[in-house]
Amino acid sequence: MRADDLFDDLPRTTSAGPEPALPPAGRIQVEYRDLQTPPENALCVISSGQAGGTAPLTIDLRLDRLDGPSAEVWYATGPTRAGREGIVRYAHDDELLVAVIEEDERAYGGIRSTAEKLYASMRQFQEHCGFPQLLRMWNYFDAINEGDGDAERYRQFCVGRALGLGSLGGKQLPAATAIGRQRTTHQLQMFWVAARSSGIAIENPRQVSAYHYPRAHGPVSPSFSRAMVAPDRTLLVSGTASIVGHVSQHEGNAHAQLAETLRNLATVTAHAGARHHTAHRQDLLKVYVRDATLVPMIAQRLREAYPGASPIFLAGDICRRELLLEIECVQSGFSPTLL
Ligand code: 3EB
Repeated sequence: MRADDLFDDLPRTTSAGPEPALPPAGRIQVEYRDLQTPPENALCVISSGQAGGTAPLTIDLRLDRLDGPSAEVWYATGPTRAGREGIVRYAHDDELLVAVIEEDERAYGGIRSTAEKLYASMRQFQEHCGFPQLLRMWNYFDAINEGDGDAERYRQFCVGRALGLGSLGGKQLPAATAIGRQRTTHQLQMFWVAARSSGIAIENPRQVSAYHYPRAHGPVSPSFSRAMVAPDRTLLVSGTASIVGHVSQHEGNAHAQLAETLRNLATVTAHAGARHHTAHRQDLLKVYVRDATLVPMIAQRLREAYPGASPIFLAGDICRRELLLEIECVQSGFSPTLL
């Protein structure tokens, strides 16, 4: 018997056929999935009001899930450790750390000072935790659009974030999401993914970098990058909305805002050099909508633009009042010659 015969039931790849099925490049493994069976080898489970099983770290977003899988699972590739240090809960394996801080704003006197305190705590933790490179951050808090002009809570959050980041604000900023809860929790929740070695921050040529937004959008520009190429080349794309330059587009028109958002996502991906994918291409999409009635229209359009993806839909307020939706994603499976 020839060795080849042992593999007769495997699909054959010819020069005219599909690309060879390379193993997924790198070690960031994320999945959007349901939790009927508890995930094995999880590092962290992120969901809204679902039991995370025995994961070393579980994070409850406290957003309403509207459609799609109920959880986001970051998998470990080896032994994990979990712990708590002051207000930071964390879990890590050999290469990746996930950590969360969630605190009641009323204990710190409002969103601005809470953001400053929590980001300062994050910075201090990051200085000695062994995973110094911030790749991705998420921020959730109540009533993000409450208050007028510079008093708007999102703008005040941005001020506190920049103060708390301190010297980290002058370094490569992580990709990020900032979303408003549509229920009252009083909690500022922030969590992050960090690595031992650095990623590469990516901007969007269609958009002014958020950290260069002009004064009209608030006293302090938002501290985030449009995307981060992780050390293993996984592309972590920030919350992306219908903004061109620094100006919101298509006020009141969800369909056009979605089209603009998809152009922004495609542009960031292309700008990262991620044009070609292997057979292991994976697009994880998470959609935040102000209004649940938008979900079927968006789901339909995403089935065309990202066949095979099964997006998570969550109810949330976007950081500018006129924006109706925002999409973040994790993209992997890029050809090794690119990125
Ligand atoms: C934008 O492009 C939309 O403040 O961390 C998206 C992602 C947005 C992250 C943040 C804000 C943030 O400006 C808003």
